[in-house]
Amino acid sequence: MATYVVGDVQGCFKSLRALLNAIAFDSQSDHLIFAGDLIARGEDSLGVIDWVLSHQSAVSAVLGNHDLHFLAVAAGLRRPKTKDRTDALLTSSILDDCVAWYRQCPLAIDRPDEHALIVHAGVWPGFDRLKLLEALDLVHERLTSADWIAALDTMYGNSPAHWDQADSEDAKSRFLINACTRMRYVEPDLSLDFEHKEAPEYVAHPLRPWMDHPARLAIDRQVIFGHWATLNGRRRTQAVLALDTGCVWGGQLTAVRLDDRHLIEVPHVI
Ligand SMILES: [Mn+2]
Repeated sequence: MATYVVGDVQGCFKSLRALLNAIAFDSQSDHLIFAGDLIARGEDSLGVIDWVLSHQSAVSAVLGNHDLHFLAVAAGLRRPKTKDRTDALLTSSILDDCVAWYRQCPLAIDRPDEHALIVHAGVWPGFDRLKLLEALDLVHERLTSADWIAALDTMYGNSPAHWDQADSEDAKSRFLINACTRMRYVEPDLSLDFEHKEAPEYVAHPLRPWMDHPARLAIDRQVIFGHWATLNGRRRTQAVLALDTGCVWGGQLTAVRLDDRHLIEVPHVI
């Protein structure tokens, strides 16, 4: 009986299956938490979601930027991005179930017993855990409401870059989604940067990776996150654990067993 957090699967269903084999996953007793971006660029997003929907009682997930964009596409608000390979899922008979499942996924999962907070991109350094979780109620309410499509339509855009500038529910929701699913670097004043995706050695000060900002509020959990493939796992401390090792780019798919923080990696399976 174990709980695992899995990095960005991105539709790499063969790699997910290899990982499930490697951990001898038992859906009767184990639990899998996806750190977001389950689908989009890999070869079989439909396979991933079909597996997830068949194992719902043993699976949970936080939303990533690709998951949210997929919801917007499924709702008719947006078109798939050029590199997305989600057509088979969009035309499948499980689309409605997929949308219903995604809409109930949160942006963060708190696991006090295992001292873990799971979020796709990270925790904005101006938030402590309680402030983040309290603020995220707004996004969860909107995504699970009857007006979810209208709410989703307001999520696109880079402003406000700072929580203090979020002066409406739409603005708060947009900031929270951007911080939790797209953030990598922050400015000295904690404003979100949306320009840089590179590894930290290629990005000049004063920008800093969100977890390295000196004013970052203490989080009384280890923050376990994905999203940042160019970081490639190079932030693994008591405070943070980076899980995205670029499976979809030919890297590895990485999971951590929460019970003892044992890491499991499988290579990208073609
Ligand atoms: Mn992402």
